[in-house]
Amino acid sequence: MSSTEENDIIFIQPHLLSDLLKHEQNQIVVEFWDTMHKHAVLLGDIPSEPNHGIFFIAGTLLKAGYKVDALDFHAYDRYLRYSEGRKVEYSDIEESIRTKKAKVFAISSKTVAINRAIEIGRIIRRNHPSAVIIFGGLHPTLHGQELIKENPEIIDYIIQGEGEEATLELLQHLEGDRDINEVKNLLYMGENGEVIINEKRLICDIDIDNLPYPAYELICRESSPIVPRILSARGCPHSCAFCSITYYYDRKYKLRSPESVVAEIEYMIEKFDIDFYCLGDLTFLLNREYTHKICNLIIERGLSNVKWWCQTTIGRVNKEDLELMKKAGCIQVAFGVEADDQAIINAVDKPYSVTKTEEQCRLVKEMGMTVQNYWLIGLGGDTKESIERRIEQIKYYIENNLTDSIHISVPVPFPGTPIWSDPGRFGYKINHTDFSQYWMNCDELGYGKPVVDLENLTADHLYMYWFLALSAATESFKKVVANKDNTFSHFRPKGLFDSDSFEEIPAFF
Ligand code: B12
Ligand code: SF4
Repeated sequence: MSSTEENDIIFIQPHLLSDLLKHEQNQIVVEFWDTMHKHAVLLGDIPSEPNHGIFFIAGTLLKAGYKVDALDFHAYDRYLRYSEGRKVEYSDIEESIRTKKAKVFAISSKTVAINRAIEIGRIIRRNHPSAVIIFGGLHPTLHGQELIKENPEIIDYIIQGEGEEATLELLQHLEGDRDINEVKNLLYMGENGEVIINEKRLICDIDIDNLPYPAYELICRESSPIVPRILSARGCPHSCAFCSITYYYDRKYKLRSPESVVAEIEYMIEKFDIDFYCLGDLTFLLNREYTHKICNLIIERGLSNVKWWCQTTIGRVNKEDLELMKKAGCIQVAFGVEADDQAIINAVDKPYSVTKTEEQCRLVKEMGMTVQNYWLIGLGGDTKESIERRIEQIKYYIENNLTDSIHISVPVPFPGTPIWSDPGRFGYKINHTDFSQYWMNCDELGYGKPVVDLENLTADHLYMYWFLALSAATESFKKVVANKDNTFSHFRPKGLFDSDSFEEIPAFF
């Protein structure tokens, strides 16, 4: 697209990486990731994932005939760090935005990136004073009223929750074709400074079988590597205390038809020549019969040579499921284990039995697939002793080949989570609301000191234990890396590019 051509809408992904360059980061953290990468290739929840939500909405708008573009400052930041050893600066972002023309600029943000999103909004306002600026995604959905009241000069509209149909309706409103009251999921300031919240569209009212496919071509162009997230469901029926999704989807859950899911997989394979995708549901395998239908359809349509990943909770898989999943191309199952202590798991309303954890991981490994585990340090009720036990358990899982890759997080009271609205009930005190410090510490994007104290442990203690857990896990990974028989054979999907393949990415701007 030439820079002078006007778009109807440009979606913007703020930069996500920590302010620290790799060599400035804590070496315990750097060594942990470097060592684990020698053992296993991370297949899901990886730093190179694009913001899928943007491409989902873009698919709907393109189908409706709008001119749409996307600017991914996270991808650009990663590129600059690898190619020039420097971070993206707001001056780079301004340079890019200055040359773009659009009626609407649409910024997506998670909680930890919200200050950057606001700063990018300020740049847009300065350079394109007459453009409409909308915000959407997790944080604007769950903290919308406060956000718009604090930034009325930057944000014109917030779209809360699912963005496909709501953004289309908003564009129609801006063209004079729809009354503002008919734009669902909309939040904006009225003439007297009051916050107006329109009717919400529930996921049960969305025809998720017939939504257009995500327009990944906008960022990846035809030949670039991509790892699509295929969603077979929206939402999650559970309400774990530390999870943003609980209120985001109003505890609702809706499945797509297996036929539409597999048609999308087929489309992605044909269009982008992928060799890997994520079945990106929050909790895949909630419905056994449904999972079997999807796997059987994948096999019937001859698509099982393309590999995939999924995540679920402990207790959801049995041998029969795993045999079928493997036949259909699954190569890794990720489990949200969180902790090994049933009382602690019960206290955060996570519905599973810890007695099953080892058996479930072992089963996946015995079937010839790999396991990814998510652990949490600092759940309500945690003590020094319980955390020290958990670190021993993490070591046990790595050294006994029960897990191939792990994420170790700290709980964060994101707006909208039960631990945000009622921290005392879960044993937390929230220390501050500087959202730029709200890191979960689970991936290579960034980390920071936890923002909560527990009854018996301060944020300093939790931070120290998090480092201790990483350090212990690093030593365990070193042991298994040294033992060649124990090392996972590296399947490296072509979409998971690293520094060596950055030249494959076309120009960002
Ligand atoms: C894939 C993923 C990632 C990827 C890709 C992220 C990216 N490039 O944006 C990676 C691995 C990089 C990642 C990183 C992080 N993630 Co993450 N991630 C997810 C995950 C599993 C799936 C997101 C997804 O693709 N959903 C499917 C799409 C279709 O839905 P969606 O993104 O919500 O988009 C829809 C709407 O929100 C809306 N929408 C979205 N954007 C916009 C923009 C506009 C303008 C409009 C109108 C609408 C709109 O419309 C979309 C279509 O309906 C979610 C869990 C979840 N299901 O949401 C966690 C999740 C989003 N991540 C989370 C977190 C905490 C993080 C990290 C902070 C972890 C960390 N390092 O500490 C980092 C973020 C770093 C940062 N600085 O911001 C939290 C967010 C909590 C919060 N309130 O912010 C979630 C909810 C998981 C959780 N633990 O609760 N993540
Ligand atoms: S942590 Fe997982 S199972 Fe729990 S509410 Fe969130 S998505 Fe659902």
